[in-house]
Amino acid sequence: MENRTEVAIVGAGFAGMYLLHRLRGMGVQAKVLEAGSGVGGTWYWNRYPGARCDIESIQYSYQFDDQLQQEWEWSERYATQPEILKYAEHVADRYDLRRDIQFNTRVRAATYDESASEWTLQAEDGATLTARIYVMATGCLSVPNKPDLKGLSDFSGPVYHTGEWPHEPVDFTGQRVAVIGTGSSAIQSIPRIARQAKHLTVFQRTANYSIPARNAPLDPDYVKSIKARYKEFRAEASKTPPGIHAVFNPGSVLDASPEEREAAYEERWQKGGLIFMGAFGDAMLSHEANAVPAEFVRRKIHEIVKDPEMADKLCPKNIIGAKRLCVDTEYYPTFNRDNVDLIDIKEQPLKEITANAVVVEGQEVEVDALVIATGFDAMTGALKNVDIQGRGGARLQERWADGPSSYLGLAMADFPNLFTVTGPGSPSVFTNMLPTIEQHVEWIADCIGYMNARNYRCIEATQDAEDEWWAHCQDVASVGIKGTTDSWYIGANIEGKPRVFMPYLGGYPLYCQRCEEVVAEGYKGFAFS
Ligand code: NA7
Repeated sequence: MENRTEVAIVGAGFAGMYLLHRLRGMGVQAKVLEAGSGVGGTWYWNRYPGARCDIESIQYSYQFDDQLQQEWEWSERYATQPEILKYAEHVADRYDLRRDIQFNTRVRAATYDESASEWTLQAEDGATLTARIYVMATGCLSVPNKPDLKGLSDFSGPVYHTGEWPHEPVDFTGQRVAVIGTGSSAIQSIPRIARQAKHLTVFQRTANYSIPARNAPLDPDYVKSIKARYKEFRAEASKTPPGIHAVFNPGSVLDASPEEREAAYEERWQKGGLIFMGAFGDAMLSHEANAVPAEFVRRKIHEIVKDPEMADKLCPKNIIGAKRLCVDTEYYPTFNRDNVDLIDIKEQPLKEITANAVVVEGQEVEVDALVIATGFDAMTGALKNVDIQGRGGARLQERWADGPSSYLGLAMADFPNLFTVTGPGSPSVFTNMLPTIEQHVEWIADCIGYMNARNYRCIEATQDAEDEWWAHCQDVASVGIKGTTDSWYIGANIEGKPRVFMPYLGGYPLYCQRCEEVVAEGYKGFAFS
């Protein structure tokens, strides 16, 4: 690789692509290193059947170029992975991004040279890239969690991880398939696999709440009405806590009558999607309030799934909304099919995998193919996968041994000139990722512009600012009941991972306000040199 640039960006997903474009527009030289062979990040890797975004397509897109958002046509309410990938590729073509993206290049180490105030990134193949500024645009859910399942390597059939799905079509026709896991990826793929496979056995560790997507082709008149006021529509979205355009009722579910509760949740169940939880403002504030939507969904599961024993198993016992809510098409009805079985591995622990079977307590299930839908080493996985060594020998992997911390999810003390897009401490996964990515990218690009205008070579978050922001993140997370359930938000899905609440729960508007204040006060909490 050509081994010097001004800004080295890791990752050619939506964050890396936009940052490259933005910096070019400022006349700043930048280069992107990407592990995959194409752009799109999450949407490049997650090609499993049924993969879709759970944010409506009209909102899950860039807004930095009005012409782009006016011209692009989404076909469905929720876009499929192939359509989002096509969009990412279109963006790469439209802004001629590929000439500054080096594909098939996985960065393994990054070392800061204090005397030269620059970073050198080292790729898996030994190639290096030196840059003054280094940006990790590596996403929140990009390192697959591959649990150490006993005997997995003995399995003689194909093994697929949803987060690393093959690029060529996978055909399960005539096969007996096992899906391990029941998170979003499993819930989206199970109905599709069930329709194709001879038999499907789902191995569930924790039942999840899922709301019907009610996906449908987009009505051209609706699209026209949004596009006529896209800017205002986006501005309205940015005022809501998740940065999503929807109606959020601030009222209390506990103050509502049983009829009002029922009507509100029924209306949202019929509309479909994540906004189900927006029916009342306090559902995540107390167990008592949370029990109302939780019980509503459990009742729906029992109405949909004919076998009461199966329905019982599918009913989540934990609170609703603490884990990421799932959005599905035909998930619960799939369990009415004759060719689908469900095994609760808390009741019947998974013992081992043999050449042709998944063995659980008291049962051996013969299968031809395995689908591992066990999620990701979220939020910190991609950042810790690179051996990042900052000032004075500070190592991110050691610094975060007991859990991460960051200033605004953007920067860390002792790691000068390193920015993270949607790092821990950013509202990231609690928001519509696309606008949040754009906000982060614009903040970082503006900051680089500010430095260049003043001939500053280095920027570094102060330890005090980082500590203060991190303490604020933890304070906010302790309000309500979101952090009371095991989830990937707190690292609970990975064995041995420290349990720390990682995303910022204070909402998109508050976060943006804080970022703007930091700038207005001369990049408060950052030191320049
Ligand atoms: P998730 O949501 O982390 O789901 C992973 C699933 O795999 C979940 O049901 C886990 O059960 C299960 N799991 C994890 N490890 C194991 C082991 N060792 N054995 C059995 N089952 C296991 O990942 P997804 O890919 O579905 O979705 C990630 C996000 O992508 C999603 O939230 C959306 O934001 C998009 P557990 O609940 O941990 O008991």
